[in-house]
Amino acid sequence: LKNLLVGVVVIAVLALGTFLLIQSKNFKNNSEKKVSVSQNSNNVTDSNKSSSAEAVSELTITYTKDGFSPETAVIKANGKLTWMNSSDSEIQIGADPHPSHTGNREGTDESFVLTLGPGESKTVTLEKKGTFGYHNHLSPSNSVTIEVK
Ligand SMILES: [Cu+2]
Repeated sequence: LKNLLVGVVVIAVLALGTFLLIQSKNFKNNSEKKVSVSQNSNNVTDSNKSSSAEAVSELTITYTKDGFSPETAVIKANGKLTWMNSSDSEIQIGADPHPSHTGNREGTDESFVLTLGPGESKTVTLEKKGTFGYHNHLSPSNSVTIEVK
């Protein structure tokens, strides 16, 4: 009879252990799902924000080894645009089209190119309304489009 009791207790403990294990797994899965769902909704919110494209009065465009970021932006007329070179090499920002740079040179401080060494930045004011392209003259496929409105 003792052996039978011990056997029942062992089975009960094993059953309880399995139950708790499954519970904790479900809990983990649920919390992971919740996290991914909330991340998705954040992404949706972010993309909604960028697609509505509110014009800002201060804009920073950062250059890394992958090019300009963001690659499109909207800024209010007379807004301040800051170019930031976060790459480890010199960049020369030029107004489109390359190589003549006859576009809107407000963005390049009225120069043929705006040269920025690694870690350097420069703020310019964009007064003229319209859509203007800029590129890295040393790597012309890296470009950015700025709408001034
Ligand atoms: Cu150029």
